[in-house]
Parts: sequence; structure tokens; C-alpha cells
Amino acid sequence: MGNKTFAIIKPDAVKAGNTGKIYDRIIQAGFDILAAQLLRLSEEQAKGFYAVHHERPFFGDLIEFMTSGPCMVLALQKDNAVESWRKTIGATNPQDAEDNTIRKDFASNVQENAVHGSDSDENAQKEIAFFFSDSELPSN
Ligand code: 3AN
Repeated sequence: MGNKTFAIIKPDAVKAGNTGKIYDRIIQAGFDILAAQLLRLSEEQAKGFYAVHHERPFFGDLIEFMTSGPCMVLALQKDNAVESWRKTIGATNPQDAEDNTIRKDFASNVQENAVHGSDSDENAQKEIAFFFSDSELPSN
């Protein structure tokens, strides 16, 4: 079980002014923030990041949404980070998300769902490396 995961505070949540509140949730859930950057994804970055979804009917809308404004990308650390962060954010569709999860409290719908979380240790490593170089991450 790995101790790192990758998160995005998505454009809807940044635009709504919820970045600070979501940071509080991250800290309260016991994560250390290893690296963070506010950036606006290019179309190329968004398509690369979500390549696994490229044949899904919602792909075009997803890319448009994810490039619509600034988002915050984060590398997080905690024991069992992937599972713990997925639990903290809740189900992809906020209608299915449990109470007190980030998506229940801040997401609008299945697309504009406030945050991203890696779904496996392998993807967490890939996603962290997609945005952060080794020199931007603590060495231990
Ligand atoms: P999660 O973010 O919970 O891992 P994924 O990986 O299945 O969910 O989906 C990636 C992103 O694609 C979601 N966060 C959401 O923004 C968008 N998405 C997923 N399913 C749908 C859908 N049925 N309609 C529109 N957008 C979707």
C-alpha cells in the first residue's frame, strides 16, 4: 500500500472560491501536502491526463471543463493515501456521495465534481509525475 496520491481541485471549485475550504478538508483528513501548483491546463495536458477516457461520450465536455479555468494540482501523502483520499472526496457523482465528503459538499454534478483523486497506487505515481518533477517533491 502506497503513501502518496494525486489530487486536483478542479476549475469549478477554484472558481467558486472553495480552494481554502478544500485545503482544510485535506489537512483535517491527515494528509501532508508535498507539492501544490495553481495552473490552467492546456488542451494537450487535459487530453493526456484523461487519455483513458478518450472514447467516452463525455470526453469532449470533460476537456472543455478541465481547461475552462485555473485548477490546483496537489501531491498528497498519508498512509494508504489513495483509498483514504477517495473516501474523503466521495463518489464521482455527488448524488451518490456520502455526507461530509468533499463532493457531497462542493460538487455540482458528475462532471463538475470539485476534485480528482487517483484510483490506484500505480496511477498516483504516474499522475504525480505528470505534473511534478522529482526536484519539486520532498526526497523522502
Ligand atoms: P473519478 O474522478 O471519480 O475517478 P472517473 O475517473 O470515472 O471518476 O472520471 C473522471 C472524470 O470524468 C470525473 N471526475 C468527471 O469529471 C468526469 N466524468 C466521469 N463520468 C462522467 C459522466 N458520466 N458524465 C460526465 N462526466 C463524467
